[in-house]
Amino acid sequence: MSDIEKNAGNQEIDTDVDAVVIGAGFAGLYMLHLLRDKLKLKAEVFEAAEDVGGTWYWNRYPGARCDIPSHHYSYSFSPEIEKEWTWSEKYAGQPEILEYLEFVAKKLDLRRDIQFNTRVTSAHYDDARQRWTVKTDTGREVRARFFIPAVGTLSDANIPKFNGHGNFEGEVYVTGRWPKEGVNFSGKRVGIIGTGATAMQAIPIIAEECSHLTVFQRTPNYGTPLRNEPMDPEVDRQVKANYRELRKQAWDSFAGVPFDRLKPSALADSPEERRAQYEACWNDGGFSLWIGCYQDTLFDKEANRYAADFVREKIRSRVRDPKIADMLCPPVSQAYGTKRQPCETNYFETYNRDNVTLVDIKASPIAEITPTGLKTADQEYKFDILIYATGFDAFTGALFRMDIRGRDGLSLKDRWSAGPRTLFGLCAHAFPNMFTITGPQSPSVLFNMPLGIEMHCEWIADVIAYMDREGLGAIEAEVAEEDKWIAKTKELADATLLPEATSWYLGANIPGKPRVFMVYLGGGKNYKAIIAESAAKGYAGFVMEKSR
Ligand code: NA7
Repeated sequence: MSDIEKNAGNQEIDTDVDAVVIGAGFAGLYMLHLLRDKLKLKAEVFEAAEDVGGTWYWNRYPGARCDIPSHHYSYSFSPEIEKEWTWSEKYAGQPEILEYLEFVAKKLDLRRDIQFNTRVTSAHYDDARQRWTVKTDTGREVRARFFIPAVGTLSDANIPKFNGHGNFEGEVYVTGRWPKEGVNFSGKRVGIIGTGATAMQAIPIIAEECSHLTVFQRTPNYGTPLRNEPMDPEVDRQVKANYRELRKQAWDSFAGVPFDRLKPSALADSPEERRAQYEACWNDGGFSLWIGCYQDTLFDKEANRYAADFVREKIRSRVRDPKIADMLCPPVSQAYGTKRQPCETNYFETYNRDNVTLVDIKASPIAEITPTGLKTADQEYKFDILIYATGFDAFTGALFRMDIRGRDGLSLKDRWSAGPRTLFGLCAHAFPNMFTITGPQSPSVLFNMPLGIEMHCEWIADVIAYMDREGLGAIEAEVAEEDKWIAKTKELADATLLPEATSWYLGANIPGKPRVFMVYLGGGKNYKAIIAESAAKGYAGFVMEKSR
């Protein structure tokens, strides 16, 4: 144990790994690969789960799948991996994405540097030593030059504490913490709270398996069809033959996925042209109607209204009972696509089934969870299984669960009490050598996640290599540059309709969370150019210290 020393308290401390990475999802795996295999540094990964996968390890709920095409929802850094892996569906399901990450971990021999079943509890920066001390719930204490929480943007499940929380005596499940062994719904009455993107994937499948499903909806959503299908071998062959060009198109696009129908303005088209464009995007499926249809859908109220009316009309055409259709149609006051666009398969048709009941909990809120189900303001519902599909404390939840302290013991939670403070969503002032991946104020969830992750991991690896070449020991964001970046993020968001929604993009789903738009909306291509330019100028916007 050459790298273990005894400290004054006789407690074992692993000393001086170069980097601690938290999480073994898409981000943590690639970060480890770059640090260890490209930079030849000593890196250690801590992962709370028993294996790799991150989001795709935990979100095993029925129907979980990606909603940008599998060929794009994958690493682009290795043509070999691209060639060796074949997706079986246009939009891969959770088991297959997890298998893919297991395949990558095996191929790159990553597991040997990952401590599984280990949750990081704290990370404190020691200014004098330019080191982070990271502690885990297994009693490990590691000192590292770099601290990289690759904890995921949507990993801290939000479980609302209704009156009577914990009283339910049946089975309780949270979609983002779904049991590995699965859930048997056969012959069971099920209650599900939430109708976001997750619930819209899960509900049609659960409805087919259970005896009765009661859906508790607070806000209706503008779901549109995903249109998943088995992978056509010819499509796979063509993609593989042209992968570099396809990836280039993805990198050059706003959201990291190319859309070839995008037109500038819904207002510039005639009603007939608009109709044809909406129908074509609707038939394409996925995010086509949302971000691949008209550029002004999310900027202009009138353009948005056209799209919203179109989706409402589609919902009504799919749901037999007009009263239920009314409940499922988002109101005109709720703009289309300002909350994350859910992609669904037979979601609306599910309400035509005899064994499904929709309950409007905005009109009649949940009063209490009972031992046998729940009570709303005017009725009691009984079931055997209760499912929380209630989303996540996005962007900051997983970071704040740890006691992260930067210079002079400053806690991240305090520093970010009015909202995240970063430069490029990568570094924060007073938290030297801490890097976040697809974190707040980066393109994050509004860019193809695997590509966004690659962009960040590569930037981080480059800056670490630069620091080592130049004999530098610490990097952090300049306060004034942070302020400018925060203002820029806000300005970009304010030019759109997105800040009007009560969405998790703004933290509005979590009571008491500051309402700040947390995604950089300038597009992936611009963002990539901005962070590359900073790097080319010797990391403009950051302060560097000599190594002590
Ligand atoms: P979302 O999109 O945040 O959806 C959560 C759902 O749960 C949504 O319908 C919420 O209603 C509902 N919810 C949350 N809290 C409550 C309370 N307190 N009472 C009643 N209903 C509640 O999370 P998802 O997991 O569906 O999707 C998150 C992302 O994961 C997804 O976009 C993908 O990027 C992957 P609300 O709309 O807030 O009224």
